[in-house]
Amino acid sequence: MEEQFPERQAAGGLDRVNPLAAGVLRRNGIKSWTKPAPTLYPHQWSWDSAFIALGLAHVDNRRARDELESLFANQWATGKVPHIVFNPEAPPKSYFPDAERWNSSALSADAPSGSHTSGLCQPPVHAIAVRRIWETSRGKEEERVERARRFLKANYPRLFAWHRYLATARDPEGSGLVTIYHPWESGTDNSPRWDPALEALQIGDLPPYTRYDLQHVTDPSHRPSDEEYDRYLWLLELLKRERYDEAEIYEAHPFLVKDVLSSAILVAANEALVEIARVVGASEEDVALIEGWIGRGRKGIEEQWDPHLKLCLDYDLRAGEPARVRTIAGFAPLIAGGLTDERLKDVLKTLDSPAFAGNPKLHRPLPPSTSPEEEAFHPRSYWRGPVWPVANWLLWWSLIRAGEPARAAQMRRETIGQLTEGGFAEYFEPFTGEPLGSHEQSWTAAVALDMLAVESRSA
Ligand code: 2M8
Repeated sequence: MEEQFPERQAAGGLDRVNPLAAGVLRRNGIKSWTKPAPTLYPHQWSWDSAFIALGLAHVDNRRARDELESLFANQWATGKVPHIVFNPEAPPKSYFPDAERWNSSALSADAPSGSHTSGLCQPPVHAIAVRRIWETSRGKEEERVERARRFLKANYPRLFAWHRYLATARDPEGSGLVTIYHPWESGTDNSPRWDPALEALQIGDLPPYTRYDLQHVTDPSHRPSDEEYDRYLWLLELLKRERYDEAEIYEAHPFLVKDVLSSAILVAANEALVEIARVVGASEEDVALIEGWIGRGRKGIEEQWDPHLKLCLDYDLRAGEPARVRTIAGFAPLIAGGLTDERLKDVLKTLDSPAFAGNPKLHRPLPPSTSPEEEAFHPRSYWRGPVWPVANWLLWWSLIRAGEPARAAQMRRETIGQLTEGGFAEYFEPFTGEPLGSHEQSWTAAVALDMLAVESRSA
């Protein structure tokens, strides 16, 4: 493989993965936080930071804490953790849409006033990372345990407010499922999950814009298309018209989708939050509320189960129907946990089938982001087909929690094997293993650190 892609720096032997991964995070580090990638993503991204903190917890606890502290310092008054915190020192014309285009602090009194953020959010991995910071400190010298405890105490209210926001403003129906207003909120931007809702949009008068992302990749087909960008930018304009007001958005916005992946991550993060609540001595009312969110979330996810596809489907509130497409988001029940034996069997069957990790053409048995059996599948285009190490992490971790250590061990071995061949790329071509997108992606390095550090039996 190294010969096939000589321009890439492969991660070398297994024993070299750890220091090389730590090196990626060090190089992408800026003051108290870490860029997702050296040039493509020059600002702080929400769920990237959570994964980064999860990996950093094993190599530099202080940086792990700082990473989340600096993100949470930009939390909105509503509890929303913004999907991007803009870096005022990023080179001009390096990322679009920029702070000016979002204009959130001018438009919304809920936005932080001392910084610039986007007006969206991303999947809530943060409590899972905070718990990892606690786990990696426990049993160490008293001073370190105390520091971790203080960190948990200081951040518990922020995490609680964040989850409450998702359980209320983003779920006025009380369905247990998180509503997203934009594909960017899902983190799986151009996944065919969003095609029907995006296609239904009537694009109006869109202010002109220039994309800067394409200058950072070798081939534009790795990134979302211009047609998709027009739709992303149009949705942004509509959110600005509503001044990012949740109630107004719910009333008028054309893109309102129940995202099963974000909802499942919220369930797993709520499990972490219960543990954090216990450590910091939170009230029983809080714990009962969080446990209620867990139960409601699992029920909502189960209701989205498609018995024919044997996967979970997102639900488009505007169209009043699910999006029938097989993507890794369909494994939501596995991530949410608490499955019946029957449901676990179904999910594993789908995971092992030719629709995903059992596809005979795959370079490695790792699940493509979109099933190769789907018409919308594209092996090089971002979330429409490539294998994402960060998604592998979610499934690996969920398999351990589901009591499937052998499958988890295989997922870990293959993921680390992929990085050993191709380096810490953002995503990989599923049939050839070619590294695609950014070549030094922080969360790829971070999940490798976590996978290497955590015994498959105890994640
Ligand atoms: C990608 O999303 C951003 C927009 O938020 C982009 O394409 O410019 C996604 O992969 C997202 O999940 C990720 O958080 C972000 C930074 O890595 O990049």
